[in-house]
Amino acid sequence: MLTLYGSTTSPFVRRLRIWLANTEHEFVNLQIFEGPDRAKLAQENPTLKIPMIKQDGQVIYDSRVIFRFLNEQYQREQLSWQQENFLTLIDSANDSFVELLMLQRSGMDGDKDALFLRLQRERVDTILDHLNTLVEQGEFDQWHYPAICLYCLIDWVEFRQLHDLTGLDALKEFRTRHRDRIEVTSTDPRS
Ligand SMILES: N[C@@H](CCC(=O)N[C@@H](CS)C(=O)NCC(=O)O)C(=O)O
Repeated sequence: MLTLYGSTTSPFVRRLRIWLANTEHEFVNLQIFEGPDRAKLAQENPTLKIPMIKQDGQVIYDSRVIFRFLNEQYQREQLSWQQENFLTLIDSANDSFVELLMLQRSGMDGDKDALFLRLQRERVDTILDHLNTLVEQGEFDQWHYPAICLYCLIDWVEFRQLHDLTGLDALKEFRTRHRDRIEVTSTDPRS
């Protein structure tokens, strides 16, 4: 039995929920920031981050490693080195957005010129521009794992109102193209 631990809002978790839409698994929604769920997570996964999976007593964490682990079992798709780079771009932007959101929630996002904030903003601007070009070039035309990850990033950025996507028309069109997929609507963080 495969169990995926996560939350309904995390873009890192959602990518796996979408990829596993037609694969039998159990989804466990955790409240990771406090209480018994956090203590439970700490016992199994000292990174204290989600997603995490458990299969036959084996625990795997980090979405990238989880994807490798599951893809090795199901032999579903082979990523090129270029697509590995696409995943790194998506993950890096996602990480920076998570940091920015945490800073905002901690009331520490006041000084717009602070080095930490400037570096994260520069990173997300640069990566989103680049991803927009890659979408224009057709690199995300298929609904493969990197495309699922891109969708989850863009949709989460919109959901959390973390970035103005004005001018990033290919990214906006990419999101519109996939928003009615059943596995997308059934994992919508808004519902
Ligand atoms: N590299 C990790 C990143 C996962 C991650 O950052 N997850 C967020 C939720 S979106 C989290 O658990 N954050 C908890 C924290 O930072 O304390 C992965 O790909 O799984």
